[in-house]
Formats: sequence, structure tokens, C-alpha cells
Amino acid sequence: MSEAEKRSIDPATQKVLSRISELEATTIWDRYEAQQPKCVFGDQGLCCRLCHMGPCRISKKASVGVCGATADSIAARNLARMVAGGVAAHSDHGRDVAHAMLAMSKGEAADYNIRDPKKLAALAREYGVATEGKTLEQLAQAVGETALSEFGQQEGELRFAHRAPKARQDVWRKLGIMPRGIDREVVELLHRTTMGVDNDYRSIMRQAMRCALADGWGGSMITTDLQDAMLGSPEPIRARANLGVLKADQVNIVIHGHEPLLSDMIVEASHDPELLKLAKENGANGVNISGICCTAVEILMRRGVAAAGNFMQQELAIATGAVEVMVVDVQCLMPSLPSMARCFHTEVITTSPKARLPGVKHIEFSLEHALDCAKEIVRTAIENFPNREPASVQIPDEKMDLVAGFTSEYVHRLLGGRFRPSYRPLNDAIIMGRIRGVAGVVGCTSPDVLHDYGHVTMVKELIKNDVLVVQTGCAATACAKVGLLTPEAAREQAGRGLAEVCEAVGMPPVLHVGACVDNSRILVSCCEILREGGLGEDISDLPVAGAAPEWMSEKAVAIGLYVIASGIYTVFGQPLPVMGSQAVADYLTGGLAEDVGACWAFEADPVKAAHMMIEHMNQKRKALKLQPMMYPPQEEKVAVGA
Ligand code: SF4
Ligand code: MSK
Repeated sequence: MSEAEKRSIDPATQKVLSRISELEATTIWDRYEAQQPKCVFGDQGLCCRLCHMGPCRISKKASVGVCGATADSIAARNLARMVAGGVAAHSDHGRDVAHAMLAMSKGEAADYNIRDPKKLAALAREYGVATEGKTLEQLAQAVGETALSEFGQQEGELRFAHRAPKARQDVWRKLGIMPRGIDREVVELLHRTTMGVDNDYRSIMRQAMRCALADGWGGSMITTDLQDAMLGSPEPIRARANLGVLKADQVNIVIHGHEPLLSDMIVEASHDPELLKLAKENGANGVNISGICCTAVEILMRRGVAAAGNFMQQELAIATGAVEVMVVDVQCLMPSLPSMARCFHTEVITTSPKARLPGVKHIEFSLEHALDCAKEIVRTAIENFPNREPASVQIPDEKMDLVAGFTSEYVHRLLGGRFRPSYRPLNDAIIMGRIRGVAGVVGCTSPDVLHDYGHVTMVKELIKNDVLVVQTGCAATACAKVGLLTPEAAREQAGRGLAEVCEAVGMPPVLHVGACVDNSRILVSCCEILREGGLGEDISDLPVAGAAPEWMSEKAVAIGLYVIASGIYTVFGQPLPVMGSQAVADYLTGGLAEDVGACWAFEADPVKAAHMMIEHMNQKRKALKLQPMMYPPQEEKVAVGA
């Protein structure tokens, strides 16, 4: 096995990695190795540096910190602060979208409009705004203002939390974790976990849940819904994924980060006749846009723009030698990008006032001049094309077809028809035993594990066992690259029951529902399934499970916790950094179930993890007295993309 094969199962990644080994550049894998062995104290959550009496490390020699903090409170505080970081990231994204909607409604963001008026009207009604006789701008203003007020709200309950079934809302109220205001929950969690405040790990974890819920049913849900109204609600769309989407004869612009407001404009600008003429004059046959991470997913879902790769592939895209500009906004950007870019002609461009990289060109995005800013970026890329060294271009061939764009609203229509949208066929398929349950396999990629292996192996095992899979973010890109996001994958890889359902409506067995913030769509779908009837009263009754086999980000921890606090059992591939406290580890993997009806599990083997999820679904099916599965598990089928 080559070094590259030990790092990734993706042939495109392996090819570029082999090439990089000949360059004077490091990748995330090299730097990961340089950091080994991991600091045991940090890895187990036993290092505290909250005040300058420390840093304190819990060991046999010192069982408490200088202030007397125990392993339990230190591990819980550290984890809680990861949650606060993740919630802040998702929610700040949501705040910017709400600001954009408001600016648009006042004529201060003329390049934007409302592409899904129905969704805007539905949001307005949900927010208690009278819609009759109102212009779209008036509705957008009311929705934008109400959404923004959710961030600073001090008392009461987040509006979208009322989308949850009553039984779940009762759980949250009883436990005192119903989120009040988004910023308030983040601030309170940071306050509680500063030196000398909350030292009861259960109490800390409960506020962490409240904060996480303010993400899932607050910040992230606001992001998803307002983006849909402004940029258009996704519908199934064909696209391609992997580094092979880069084009040797065109100007390549790779968009990377999380926020689609600018990337949507860049796609627009890439069609500008004057810029296309300029591209020709510079010797290029066009302008090719592709993406990395969740910005990629946002424009993939809405515009069919290709995904060049997931998190671990960001440096590799540059290392093809074919990228004129990598434009970044916020989140999951490796600070190493400029170093890799210096080996080639690639220009890295930062665009957010919140995310700068030293020594890198900055073209600041503003709502007022969004399209102009996008055009400047496209022009910069075009003018950089002649600097490309054709001899150093090595684009791997690998690119795979996929279908993305399955929102909860679209699945409603897909299953029930345009005139009678309904989740009934899905509920019936679960009740009758054609589909065992639904799994959300989401999250990052990480050098901690073999790249893409966890996602692909787990998802194949799940669909083989008649589990419908929904995906977001980098997990979805991993599975897209091996063809699991195509309708054909149902016939070739899914169990017989799941294949029958997918083939009847022409959908893949693995549904791409969006970016990391769009995990909120999964929550909404669970509510819709419950509302349809026959599968219990609470989300924790459903035969559903979550997983993040290759997680690495604070945001993944926040997502995991809000999914669990919503009642969904969740398996992470690597343990959370709390294992130095038996009490916290036991609470997260067991005690939480008494509080919220679901808990975490950690399992590195994706096949074993898949079977833990399957077993969980079987238990839920039994409790609901559903029919036995219609067909026995399938033998191996021909691999898609093989
Ligand atoms: Fe040490 Fe306590 Fe300060 Fe943490 S808060 S660094 S445990 S003294
Ligand atoms: S981009 S948060 S690596 S999924 Fe959303 Fe991917 Fe994880 Fe970033």
C-alpha cells in the first residue's frame, strides 16, 4: 500500500498526494503526523487553561487543578466551549443572512432579490406577520427583523423551536433547556464555563444542550430558511464531484468556505459576457467555477456547480496547478492555503472581514456591491490565467455524477405528488418494513482517519440494510465521489426494500440535503414524518439515527449535541475529548438518554457503527410495534463507480 493509499481511499486524492510528495509543500496529513503523538491531556479533555493560575493538567500526581476543579468539570467545560464555538459559527452565518435579507428589503443590496416568494410568505406567516397586501420587500423586512431579533432575544423561546413536536418541547421545558435567544445561550455557556462558575458537569452539559439547540432550531434553521427564500429553495439537480471537475482549458475559480451570498454572485459574474470575452483574450475557453466544503454545497444545491472536493482536499485542489483563484469566506479554511498557493500561480483571496490570511489578497465582500466584488474576483482569476504553467498542471480524471437538492419540502412533493404533497409513502414504507429507518450521516473529513473511508463504508452498509440515508456537508461530498448519490445506486447498492421505494420515485438511496447548516432540514423532516402519523409522538420514538464518522470541527460537536438533544441517537467515529472523565463520558454515552431520550456512542469501525445504528432502529421499530422487515439483508452487490 502506498503512502497516499494509507491516507485516502479516493483515487483523485491519492494521485495529487503522490504529486505533492515531489514538491516543497506539506499537506494536512504531513502536519498531522508532525503533531503525533497527540497530547494525552488535551485529547482526554484534562487540560485546563481558563485562568493564569494554570494551565492545569489532571494526572495521578494532581487530581484537581489549582482552583480545585476536578477532571469532570474540566472535561465538561472544555467540551461545552467547543459547543459554544460551533454554535457561534453557524449562528453568525445566520445573522449575516438575516442582515442581507433586511438590507435587500431596504434597497441596500440591489444585487439580491427573493427567488422563493412562497417560502418567504410561509416564513412570514410562521413569524405571525400578516401577508395580505404586502410587497415582497415588506415581507422580507418583517422576516429579516424577526429573525435578527432571535439572536438578541433575552426571554421566551426561540420561534423555530416550536416546530418540534409538543412532546419534545415538553422535554426541553422540563429540563430547562428550551433555548431563549441565540446569543444569550452562547454567552451564558461561556460565562458558566469561565473560572469559578459552574462546576457540575451535568449542569454544564445541560446549558451546552440549550446552546446547541439554539443552533439547530435557531441559528442554523434561520440560515437555511432565509437563504432558501433569498437564493432559492434547492430542487433535485445534477452535478459532479471530485477534483476532475477542474478544467485544463478554462480559468478555474474554486470557492471555499460556508456562506453562499458571495459565491452565488461569483457564479452570476462567471456568465458575464464581458468577462467571458476577457477570458478568451487571455487564452482560456471559459470560466469554470467549483467549490470546496460547504460553500460548494450551497451553490451545488442551488445552481448545480461542481464540488471539487471536501475539507481534506482544499490544498489538493491548488496542487493540481490548475487553479487561478481560490476564494474563501469563513470556516474550515486551512491557514496553510497560501503556502500551497506559493508553489503554483494560484491567488488565494479572502473576502470576509472576519477571516483574513496574512500576506493574502483581500477583496472585501459587501452587500451593497456584491456583484461588483464578484466581478473583480472573476477578473483577477482571468488575468492570472496566463501565469499558469501548463507543464505543472495535473488534474486527476476522477469526477462522478450526482443528484443533490433534496429539501424536506421537496421530499414532501416527491413522495406525495405536487397536488397532494405528503410524507405518507415514506411513513408507510417504514411501517411496512420496506425501509428500516433513516440515518443522517454528516460531518467533516479529518486526518485522524482514512479519508472518506468512514463515510463511504458506513453509508454502503446502511443502504444495504434498507436504511435511507440523508447527508450534508463534506460527508455528502465523500459519498458523491463514489456514485452513491445517483438513482442508479439504489438498484446497485441498496437493499431490496429501499431499492423498490427509490426506484418507484427515481431518487437516490442517499439524499443530499445541503451544507452543515442544513442539518436543520433533517430536524424538520423528522417533524414532518411524525406529523404524518403512525411512528410515535416524539422524535426519540422514530427509527432514526445520526452519525459523523470523520468529525473534526467544533461545529460537528454542536450539531451532534443538538441532534441528540432533539432525541436522535448519534455515533461519532472518534470519541469526544472527554474520556479522561469517566463521569462525563458515561453521561454523554448513557445518562443523556434519561434526560433527552438519546445519547452519543463512539465507534471507529464504520461497519460496526452502522450496525449500532441499525440495532437502534430495530429497537425503535419494536417499540412502535412496526411490521418485520419485508426482505432479508442483501448480499454484496456490484459496487457503484467501480
Ligand atoms: Fe487551573 Fe482552575 Fe485556572 Fe483551570 S480554572 S487553569 S483548573 S486554576
Ligand atoms: S465544511 S464543518 S469540514 S462538514 Fe461544513 Fe466540512 Fe465539517 Fe467544515
